[in-house]
Parts: sequence; C-alpha cells; structure tokens
Amino acid sequence: MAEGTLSGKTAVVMGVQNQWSIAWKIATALADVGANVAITYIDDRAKKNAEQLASTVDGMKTFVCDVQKDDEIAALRESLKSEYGKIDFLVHSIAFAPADELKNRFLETTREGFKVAHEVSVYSLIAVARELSPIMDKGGSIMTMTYLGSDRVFPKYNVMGVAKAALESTMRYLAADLGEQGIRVNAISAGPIKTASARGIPGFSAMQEEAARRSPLGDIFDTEHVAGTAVFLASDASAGITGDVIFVDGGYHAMGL
Ligand code: 0WD
Repeated sequence: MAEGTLSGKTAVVMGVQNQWSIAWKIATALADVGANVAITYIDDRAKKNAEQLASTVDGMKTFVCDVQKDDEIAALRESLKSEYGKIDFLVHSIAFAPADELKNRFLETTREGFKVAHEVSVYSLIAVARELSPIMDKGGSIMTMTYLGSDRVFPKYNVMGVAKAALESTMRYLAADLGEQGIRVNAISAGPIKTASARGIPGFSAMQEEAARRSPLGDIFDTEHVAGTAVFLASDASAGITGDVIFVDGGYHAMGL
C-alpha cells in the first residue's frame, strides 16, 4: 500500500510480546502507511520491551491490557478514548495454552487447560470487540490471528486447534453483530512462523519444514506477508470483506498431497 494510505486513522494492536511477534510486524506495517498506532502488552514484565519497541516509531503509544482482566479492558477503552477520541482498527493477536496441553496427547486435555486456552485465545476477542467497538466508527476493521489447526489435526497443536476453531466461529458471529455499525471482522490464517509462542509448540520446526515443502509458494512463512494482509484488511480496498478467514500460508491449505 502507498505511503499515507491510512493517514488520519488510528490502530490498536494487541499482543506485542517482543520484536518477533506478529503483532509487532503488523503495528509497524500500519505505521508505515500513515496510521497512528497504539500497542498493548500483557503485564509489567512485558512493559519495558513494549516501550522500547514503541520508542522506535513516531507517536506510537503503549497501554497495558491483560485480556483475562475485565477492569484492564475497560481501562484500555477509557485510555484510548481520552488519547484518540476514536479508533479505526483493532488487531487481536493473542493466544495462550498451558505448556502441558501442547505436550500430552489431545485426549489428556484438562478442564483447566481447555478453559484457560479458550478464555485467553477466544473469549478475549468477544470482550475487546464489545468494549472497543463503541469507540470505533463506520469503516472500522477488527482482525484476529488464526491457524489451519482449527480445521485439521496438527500433532501437538491440540487444544489450541480447538480454540482456533472457536475463534473463527466467534469472528463470524461478531461480523454479523457489528455489520450494522459498518465494522468489519476477519481472521488471518498464517502459516507457521517462528515466534515466542511458536517455539512453545513441540516439533514446530519440523512442521514449518513440511509446510514449506508442500506449499505452492514454498517457504514464505514470515511476518511481513501477514502484516501486508493486515494493512489490506485495514484499508478501504477490503471494504467488502467481513466474516472471512484469509489464508496467508503460501497456499498450503489448498493442498491435498
Ligand atoms: O506460527 C505462528 N507464530 C502463528 C501464530 C501461526 C498462526 C497464527 N498465529 C497466532 C497465534 O496463535 C496468536 O493468536 O498469531 C497470534 C500471535 O502469535 P505470535 O506472534 O506467534 O506469538 P507471540 O509473539 O508470543 O504473541 C502472543 C502473545 C503472548 O505472548 P507470550 O509469548 O507471552 O505467550 O499473546 C499475548 C502475549 O503477549 N498474550 C496476552 N495478551 C494479553 N492478555 C495474554 C493475556 N492474558 N496471554 C497471551
């Protein structure tokens, strides 16, 4: 997209853990085309890193928001309202499952692990959409990050796959509710990209190699392509798209053998 495409627009990007986070690449890509960008981080431990990253981009602000805390989501809305008045784009790039849930057989999924994975990775999208959509205008765009493990079995992706299926369904229900406000809601289904979260999935490197071997476009699994799609979903070029999952995986999802 051309420089200045998103001038005068404000984006909130949730889920920046470090410089490898998909959220960070999306935040900088939105800023590169003129958007005013705020990023959120989970807690005090992540604060320094987020502030240091934000300091490298003109005007970028940081806010704390642990999505398991309703008061922090409400406080985020108030802070955004007083800082910007309104926002245009919301990027939800957050997921979590306890490590054991990704090590054991899926059959061993615990009640608590299931609950936490769904609360952080799925319910959070409903909560932030409900709290932040009142400060979004017509033409607003919400996007979340998903993975093909929602639809097909990938070894050790386990409860996170089930959570991604719920996330994609959630995205469609939110698109139905928010359409009347002129707000679009979509998901980007990325191929396997090495980030802090990805490293927590046993056998991730093998998964990435296999995906590269089978994808029509080969090994193009990087944050840059995902960020480009996020910019498209924020721009008017995607004004007719809502309730959709857009694959940015080099075509891997289309392949049988
Ligand atoms: O291959 C990949 N990396 C793919 C990632 C392929 C397809 C999809 N995705 C998805 C992930 O499932 C996630 O939804 O993209 C999203 C971003 O993931 P990422 O960039 O790969 O990972 P990371 O940089 O770790 O960001 C996820 C962050 C957390 O990081 P840690 O490392 O602490 O788990 O989600 C945030 C946190 O910053 N997060 C929270 N934020 C607010 N409140 C919470 C919470 N309770 N829990 C986790």
